[in-house]
Amino acid sequence: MIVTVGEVLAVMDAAGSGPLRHAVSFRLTVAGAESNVAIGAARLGVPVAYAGRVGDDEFGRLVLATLRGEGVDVSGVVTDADAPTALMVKEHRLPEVVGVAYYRSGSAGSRLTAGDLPEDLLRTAGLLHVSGVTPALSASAREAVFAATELAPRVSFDVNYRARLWSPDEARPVLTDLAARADVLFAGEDEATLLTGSPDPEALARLGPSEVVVKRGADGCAAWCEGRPLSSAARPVRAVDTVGAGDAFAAGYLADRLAGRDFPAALHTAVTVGAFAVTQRGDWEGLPRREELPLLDRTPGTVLR
Ligand code: KDG
Repeated sequence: MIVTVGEVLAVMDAAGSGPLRHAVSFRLTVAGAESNVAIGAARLGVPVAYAGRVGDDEFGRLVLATLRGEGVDVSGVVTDADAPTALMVKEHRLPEVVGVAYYRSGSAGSRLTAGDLPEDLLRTAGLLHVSGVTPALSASAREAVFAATELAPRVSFDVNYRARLWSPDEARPVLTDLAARADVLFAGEDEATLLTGSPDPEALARLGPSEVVVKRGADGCAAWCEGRPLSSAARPVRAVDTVGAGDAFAAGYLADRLAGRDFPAALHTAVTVGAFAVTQRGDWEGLPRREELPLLDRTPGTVLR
């Protein structure tokens, strides 16, 4: 089982494109780096649990209903009666250029504490997955992430640096410490450079993780797994919304590794699931079930009857 810990936000995704202030309708959904990974891995057939805090409000109920509907165990979620579920608003400024605004300061998710963690679930999990978003939310959320890494036998960490939440100088020591605790590490090229001064996965591996994957967007990925360099090309698709693609990538990689597949197979699944994510609006809605992975090999215009 994979256990993810972090904050899930309600999302208001503006329909159409143009400045947000002129939007006339919104799609209501949920997102969050860790819940995106949870849903992605669950769709690929891996048992997954999510732990965190939501508000006792309609957005919180939407988060729980969505995760339950995707088969994610939410027994470790705490409902906070004194703080709202966080909100993210998505603007499609141009049809294929997306901006996000956070309304999450003081949110229920940011009030996560180490005491909220489902200890038994974490101790028995095959893998804990956390991201660099959560430690940026508050001191107690940061403490919770570090405590979770102490409890779980194996740790996957996605650097996920968010410039809106903290400065590079604040983030670097915390993210480097978490990277050093990880067995599996994901980073974008900028994030790798933030931590080590280089986009090279081998430099990140020197921090300690045995599996390091540097996500390179349309250029695929470069990895350093158990002392071996590996890479995978991206799947060519038309990208309409890249938010969540890194989480989809991580879900694909982790699901394959947990199922016992080797590194090249896991990297191929990762770039494939990442490609599914960018072809549609929404962080996770377009993610594939395992039997849908070959759809990307079909020629455009294919009709499935
Ligand atoms: O990776 C996608 C996430 O960034 C998005 O869903 C929201 O978790 C989020 C965040 O805090 O940026």
